[in-house]
Amino acid sequence: MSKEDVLKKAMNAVIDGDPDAALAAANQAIAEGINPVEVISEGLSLGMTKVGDLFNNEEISLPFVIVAADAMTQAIAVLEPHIPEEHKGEKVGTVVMGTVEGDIHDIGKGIVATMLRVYGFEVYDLGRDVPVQAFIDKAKEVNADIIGSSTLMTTTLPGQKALQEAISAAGLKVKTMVGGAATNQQWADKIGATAYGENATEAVQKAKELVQQ
Ligand code: B12
Repeated sequence: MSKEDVLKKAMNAVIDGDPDAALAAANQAIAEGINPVEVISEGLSLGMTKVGDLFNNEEISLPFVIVAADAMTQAIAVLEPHIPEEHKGEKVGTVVMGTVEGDIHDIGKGIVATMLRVYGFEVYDLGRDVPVQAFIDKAKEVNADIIGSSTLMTTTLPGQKALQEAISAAGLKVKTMVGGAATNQQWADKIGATAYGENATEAVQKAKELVQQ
């Protein structure tokens, strides 16, 4: 099977909400030496974008989104250990990551955390629905260079602003990076975040820039 076919298989498995097909595509990609990052970004993620569009247009209901997310999560778990390490040597920087309080979307945040690790960052992933204080406490504890926060909902966007304010109030010398489908560069500028990343590749690039500043 060609690479394009395997990527398409991964994409369709998410759209169909079929974990078995998603796992089969992931295993096939590994067996055929296809870069797992491509399977995530050009297969599974495209499927999830399509699922989001279908949900948005009310063509599918939430349970379908749940099974699609499950298929994607299972396939990512198989692929992640096979992502080639891009960085050898000293740690590039320390990042504390999480999805803000009230928001349970964590697939994209997880991909960003994985990619940062692949590129040599030490990442403390606090998970999802993370209160502001937990970001602050962890950043202090591990002397983080960057706090990365994710949010996919307009209703939970204020959590990133609250985090930014709490960092200033605590006098913490840490850079901040925001991302997730509800965010953009204007939002990052508005709340005073140091950087915005549209996807995992950009997140790595921005994080590298931030630790060099
Ligand atoms: C999958 C999904 C779910 C799954 C989540 C499973 C999980 N474990 O994450 C489930 C089914 C649980 C779910 C639940 C809900 N969802 Co939902 N969900 C989605 C969906 C379809 C896809 C999200 C996704 O995983 N995308 C794939 C990943 C790879 O992309 P990503 O998250 O954007 O991440 C990339 C970038 O954004 C970036 N990035 C992400 N984080 C970070 C962080 C940093 C620091 C950086 C630099 C970059 C970065 O890099 C990532 C990789 O490239 C979106 C639609 C969409 N278009 O986003 C809706 C969506 C986000 N959900 C939505 C809603 C409303 C809900 C619910 C409230 C539904 C309900 N009625 O209950 C609940 C939320 C409950 C809660 N309290 O959080 C809305 C939000 C609307 C809004 N604008 O506020 C959306 C937009 C759907 C819609 N069009 O209505 N959802």
